[in-house]
This record gives sequence, structure tokens and C-alpha cells, in this order.
Amino acid sequence: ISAHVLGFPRIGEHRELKFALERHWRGEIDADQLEAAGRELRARHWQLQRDAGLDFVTVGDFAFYDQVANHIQLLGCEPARFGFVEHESELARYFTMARGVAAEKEAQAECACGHSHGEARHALEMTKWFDTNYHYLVPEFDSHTQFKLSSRRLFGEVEEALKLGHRVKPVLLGPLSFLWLGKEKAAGFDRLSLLPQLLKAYAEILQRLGTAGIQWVQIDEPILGVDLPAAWRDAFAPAYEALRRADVSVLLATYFAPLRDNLALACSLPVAGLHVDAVRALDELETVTRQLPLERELSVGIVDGRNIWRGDLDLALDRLRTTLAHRNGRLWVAASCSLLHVPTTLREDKALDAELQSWLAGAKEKLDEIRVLKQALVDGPTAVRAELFAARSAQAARRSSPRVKNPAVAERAATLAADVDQRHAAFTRRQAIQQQRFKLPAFPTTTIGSFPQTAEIRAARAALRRGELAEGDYVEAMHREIAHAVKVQESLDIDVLVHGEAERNDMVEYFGEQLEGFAFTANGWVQSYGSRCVKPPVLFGDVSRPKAMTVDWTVYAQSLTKRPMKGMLTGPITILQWSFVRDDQPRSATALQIALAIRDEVCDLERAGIGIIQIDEPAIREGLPLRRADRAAYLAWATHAFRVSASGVHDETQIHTHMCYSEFNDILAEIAAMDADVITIETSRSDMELLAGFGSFRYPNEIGPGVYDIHSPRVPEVDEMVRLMRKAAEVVPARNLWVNPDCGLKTRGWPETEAALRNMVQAAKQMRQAG
Ligand code: THG
Ligand code: ZN
Repeated sequence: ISAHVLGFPRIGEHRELKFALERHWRGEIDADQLEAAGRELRARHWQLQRDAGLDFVTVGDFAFYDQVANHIQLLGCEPARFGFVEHESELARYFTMARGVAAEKEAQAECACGHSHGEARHALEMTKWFDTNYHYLVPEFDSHTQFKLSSRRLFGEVEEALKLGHRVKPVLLGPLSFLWLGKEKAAGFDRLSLLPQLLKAYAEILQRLGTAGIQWVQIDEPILGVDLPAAWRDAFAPAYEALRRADVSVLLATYFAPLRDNLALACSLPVAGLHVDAVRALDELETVTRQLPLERELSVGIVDGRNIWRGDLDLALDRLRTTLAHRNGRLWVAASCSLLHVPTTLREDKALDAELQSWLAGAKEKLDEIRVLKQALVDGPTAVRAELFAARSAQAARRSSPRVKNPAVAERAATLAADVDQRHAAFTRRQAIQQQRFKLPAFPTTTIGSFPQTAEIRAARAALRRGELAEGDYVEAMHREIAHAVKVQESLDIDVLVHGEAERNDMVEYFGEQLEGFAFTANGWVQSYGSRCVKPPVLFGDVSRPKAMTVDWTVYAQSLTKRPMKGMLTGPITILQWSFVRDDQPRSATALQIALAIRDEVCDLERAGIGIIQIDEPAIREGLPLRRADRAAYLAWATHAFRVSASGVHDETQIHTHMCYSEFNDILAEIAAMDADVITIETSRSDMELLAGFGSFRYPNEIGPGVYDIHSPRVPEVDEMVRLMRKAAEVVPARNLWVNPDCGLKTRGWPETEAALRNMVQAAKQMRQAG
């Protein structure tokens, strides 16, 4: 019996990696100093795995920006468009790929959507790693792509760990997943055609690892959890046949989803071991246990790598014992996936009370759970009686805690009227009523919600937190910011204003902090991309709203202007998606509870005289299950939750929503079913191509396709935006079109924001004149 993890968080318990990276980018530390910081973190994380009694330390999960970017350099397939020259160091090239060239000048200009956009050598595209909130850098492939073992980094790290006396298990992203996750840079090119060449490079890597004395190599093929075209599925067996010749043992790792129609394939591949996600696919464990040939190792990912709850070790042990009995007494105990997706530790977090802490497990605590499970299997449960007892007590306390249950919330959710998710009148009728009320011009202009979060704003918030700024003074400072935003928007002649969200930190954190049922960590950071992290709220109990959350700010803003002021809220699915949520009830039930709390806020805003309310759902697409068969059910409850949040208002109240960072064309029917009066979406970077789908689908409601990319500090010309609007008007009826940027403006500075919006309003006016 062995114990291991597929990967460990690399950012550091105190985000050491983040700070080292940012110092390096600012030129405050050189490459050697950055490398030293990386080495220290790796050494520390390996030692934690060793101290926890794991049988291997995992090497190759470290990256200065992203593990896929490391892989691109390992395989020597940096896109030719970067035009790298000989003397550029590997690390410099790496950061150029990750951040682009213009991005260096832009300094901290990345947007909340997670993209950084240069003009010249723009960065590799970034996209979500499966259904996580982690973003990877997308490899680019074309017919000229060549693979050639290039970077020594992985081998260096392996040597490092061996020198420290560890038993080392390197991890590599698998060849098929690597190709799958990349994009084709030329039409008609099939990246799968690169496989034979790629396998030669992998064979060489495995050979070299074998020479270094490595016995086991973990190869990740998470795409075995998605719906694969036949050609991709058929490529697996020959690919792994080709890799078999190397004299290392391959542990093929799958995670994030059930294997389903790929299960037999995964069990039949010619590898020495298979890892399965026994959290996301517990019901497949028995089948895998029987189908995987007995001479192969089975690694059971029984500790949840995606959530922060302390596990039910009794249940886990029960499953492992059953598995063990069928596997001739051999198996590996593991976390379901890499621990990259949870904070390094949640012990002694200053913001969590002792009781909550005892319910939670970060990566370090999960190492310990794996150790306890292995020891219970090897030495019997009495050997770890105290640990099992503590886990059991924590489980029991959480299950029965009055903090988790709020009978009023359950009661309300159980007795909802059948039409709770329906507006009164149909959209066309509402549109007429709202037109009557607001009398907006054609092509009305608005922004997405946030205005620049200046250094002064952040300083005021930090001072408030430290107790150095009195509450009243803070409110006054924020009022000044709001007044400034209103004045600027009026002078620009924008039609529907926003208050600018100066008082908010992260949109999810902001609402979570004010809702019952959520807890906050002081240090529960999870890497989002590069040096950027998020601190997801912990949703541990029934959700309710003790009091209005945004009404005072919004009403203050409305008092400063006669123009409509949009109320700004985050939607239930986005709050769900960007939090660690409870595992003791379905996500759909949790989403509904959040929806009801948001619904109350929407109604309070309406009662306070706010006529236009936006409920953002940027994350609705990313919650989509990896398997197509599971999507309809998700979309049904997700859109239901949104409609519940939006449908408490009268017909004359206009509901907006905003979505970004995804392609929406495959869920247009569901977006339409959300029935927002207006949707603003990110389309400018695709030159309105994205909008074509909305046109051919005949999206019924009003729509504001973003007319400029807020991720870049460049000020867009009037003509460019007019051209985009004309293009939009070809596919969407002009009377349904709004004019707005493609996302919030909080990462921008005021000068470029004003200049860009001035041109945007000009563009809208030209459209009106052209009629
Ligand atoms: N909020 C949350 N999750 C998200 C986003 C968000 N996931 C997707 C996307 N947006 C990720 N993008 C970012 C962009 C910037 C930052 C984090 C994620 C960022 N973080 C600060 C940092 O790392 O320095 C920390 C911010 C803080 O102090 O709270 O800049 O918008 N939940
Ligand atoms: Zn956005």
C-alpha cells in the first residue's frame, strides 16, 4: 500500500511565490533570486509530503506561472510568432509567453477576467483548467509545430528532490491531454496529427527519467473524463503502447469526472497503474476495481482535492477496504486530483473560529488524511484511533451544528410558488413598458459596473480593516468616489449610470461577507493564474440575508443624478461557482438559497426606487459539467436559480445580466431562458464573431455586445466601435442593441477610461444619426 498526491499547491502558505514573481517582474530581484525562491518552496512542499509519511514526493507540479506553460518549454514548442532569439533566457521567454510583451509595460493591468492582452507579441491565451477556477496557458499548434526536448527544468527539479533524499515521482501532463488542451492556429489543421512526433519526445523524457533512477512517472490524462471524439479515444492505446518501451512505470492519472464510456479504455491501457477520482466518480470505483488487471496498481483518489471539508474517513476507509480485498491487498491511497485547487492550509487561519477550522482541511491537512487512511489499512484502525476519532467527531459536529441549519431557509425553499422564477409579463410587453418608463435613446450607452479601483480606494479599505479609519470616514471617502464616478458619467453623457463599486473588493467576497452561511478565511488563497490568487468564501450553512447589502450605496448614487442608476449584484451561480460550497446537499439546493437572498436584495433595490438592476453571471458557463450528458440538468437548475433571483420585480423594472470569459454559443437557448431584459457580453475581442450565434439563434431580448476590450489600456477609436456596432446590427435587430465596454473597468486607470468612454458615446451617437 502506497500513499501519494497528484500535486501540491505551489503558491506557498504565505503566497511567497506570488510576491517573489511580482518582485522579479518589477525588476527588484533577478532570475537567480527568483529561482532560489522557487527552490525553497519546492523543498518545503516536498518535505511536507515526506513528513506526512507519503511514499513519494511529487515533482513537476511546480511552475513559475503555469504547469502547461512549463510543458510547452519542456517539449520545445514555443509558438514561432514570439520570434524568440537565441540569447533570450528560458525564463524570460517563459514570462513573455505568459504575459506578452505589451503586458510588461502594462505592469499590473490584467483584468478581473483573467486575461492579459498585449498588442504586439500578445500573451498565450488563458482559459479555465477543466471545471476549476484555475487558468492555464493554451498551447498553440500548427503544421510547423515541432517537439524537441528543450528545457532541463523538470530534470533539474528531479535531481533536486533526489539530492534531498526523497523518493521521487515526477508528473507530466499526458500527450493526448496536452494536444487536446491546445488550439489549432490554422483552419483545417488537426492537432492530433502531431501525436506521433510528440510521442517521440515523451519517450525521450521517460527514458531520461529512468536513467535518473526514477521508477514511477505519473502521466495525467484528465481528458479521459470528457466526451472524446472517436479518433482521440482510439489514439490512446497505440500512444501508451509506444511509451511502454521506456523502463519506467507509468501511473496514468484521471480526475475531475467519471470515466463512463472511457472506463474500459482506461482500464485496458498498457500502463503500470491507474489513478481514478473516487470523489467525483465514487460509483465507478467498484467497476474499475474489477476491470483493472490485478498486476496493475490502482490509485484511489478518495480525499477530495477540490473542496476544503475534512473528509469522512470512516466512509473512505470502508471503500478502501472493499477495494483492497479485490486487489490482492494492493492499492495506492491519494487525493482525488492535484491539491492545487485548495489552500495550502486552513489550520490557524485567523479569520476562522475554532469550530469552523475543525471542519476544514487544506492541502497540508489532506496529506495527513491520506497518511491516516494508509496507516489504518496497513496497521489496522487502532493504530490511528485518535485521528479517526477526531475526524468522526468533526463530521458529527458539522452535521448536527445549529450553525449549518436555518429552518426558515429550508421552509422557504420548500414552499416556493410555482411561478417564483417567472416575470409577470413576457419580454416584448416588458420592453414596451420599460421603454415608456426610461425613454432611452436608440443604442443606449452603459458600462458593466466597476470603475477604476484606485490606490486611494484600496488604501482606504485596508485602513478600515486595520482599524485606522473610522467607519464614518470610510463611508465618506467612498461617497466621494461614487460622486466622482457619477459626475464623470454625466459629463460623458452616458445613459444608464453605475455607482462604480468603489466599496467592493472581490465581487464574490463582497456578497459572501454580508450573507449568513458564509465564512471567510484570512489566508485561504488559491492560485487563479500566474501570480494572481483568489480567496474563495466557505459556504458552510443555509444562506440568508440579514439585511440589505447594496441599497444604501446605490440610493446614494441615485440621489446624485436624474439618469437611471443601475443596481449591481452578483448572481447566484457565480457566487456558488467561486466559493467552496457545502458537500452535504446538492449544489442546486445551495444555488437556490443564494438566489433567494439575491432576490430579496433585488426587491429591496426596486422598493428604494432603483429601476434598473444588473445581476452578473460571468461564471455560468464554467459551471457546465465536463460530460455533455450532465449539462441539461445543470443548466436547468442554474437558469432557474437566476430567474428566481430576478423575478421578484414588477414589469417596469429592467433586469440586466453580464457574462464574460466564455463562448456562449452552445448555451444560447439557456441564456435566453434566463429572460434578462438586457444582457451585456464580451464580444469585442472576437470582432463580434461571437455575436453571430445570438443572431442566428434569434436571441429575443436586448443585448449589449462589448464594443471595446477593457483588458488593454489602448483607447479605441470612434470608427472602430461604429464598425463593430454596424456588424452587430447585421445580426441583431438594432432596436435591441446597447453600447457598452466588454467588462468592468476596475483594473483600468481613469484617464484611459474617460477617453475610451467618450469615444464610445460618440460612436453610439453616430449610430443614432445614421438611424
Ligand atoms: N473573483 C473570483 N474568482 C474569479 C474572478 C474574480 N475567477 C475568475 C477570474 N475572476 C480570475 N481572475 C482574477 C483576476 C485578478 C485576481 C484574481 C483573479 C487578483 N487577485 C489579487 C492578487 O492575487 O493579488 C488578490 C485580490 C484580493 O486582495 O482579494 O488580482 O474576479 N472570486
Ligand atoms: Zn466581465
